[in-house]
Amino acid sequence: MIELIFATNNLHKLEEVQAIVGDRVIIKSLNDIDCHNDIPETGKTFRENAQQKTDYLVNKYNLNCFADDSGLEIDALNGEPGVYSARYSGSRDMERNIDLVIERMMNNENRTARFKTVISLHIDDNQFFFEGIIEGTIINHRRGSKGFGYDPIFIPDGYDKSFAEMSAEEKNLISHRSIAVSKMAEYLKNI
Ligand code: ITT
Repeated sequence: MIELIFATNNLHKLEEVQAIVGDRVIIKSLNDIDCHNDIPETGKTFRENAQQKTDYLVNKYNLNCFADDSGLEIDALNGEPGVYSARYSGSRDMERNIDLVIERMMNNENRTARFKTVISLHIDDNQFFFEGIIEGTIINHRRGSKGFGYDPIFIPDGYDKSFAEMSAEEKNLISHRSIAVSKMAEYLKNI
């Protein structure tokens, strides 16, 4: 058995990850260790942010842990919203964030984009990173009502549905997060 703290209070994410890594890994949340602080995420890359979160937990609690950071990178917007995905419009209101993307993409023919996740894993004083990427295109109006975040305006390559038109199971089979988590699960299987 391996016990890992996941630097999130998002129980939905925790369940998603637990399902992928299986029973041999017990995942606990920040709540489980009574950590209620807002862990800083001030890095310029997903990797820096993910590591910042695990460094925080290692320094404060000295526990084996992992953290993820994700976002949407749009080529025509020079990689924006990127690490600012959660607050692109200056607020956490996803309606406003999506409106801003649609507005900035209005006259752009280049629609290519990707969702990216980087996981930082700190285990027994070793540091690892796992990355998951899914390529796709940005559409200029919302489609679908499932999922979260920028799902309604992202169509993964090879599909004609937006992420928000897919069931959770369908999205989780191909998503950036599940790719990164599966890589971490593969590593954990062998230790
Ligand atoms: P934490 O508390 O765990 O950090 P978060 O909401 O900041 O939660 P992420 O760092 O994973 O979550 O993602 C940052 C933003 O990127 C998120 O708020 C969404 O707007 C967007 N995003 C990430 N993954 C997404 C996905 O699968 N579908 C749509 N949008 C996503």
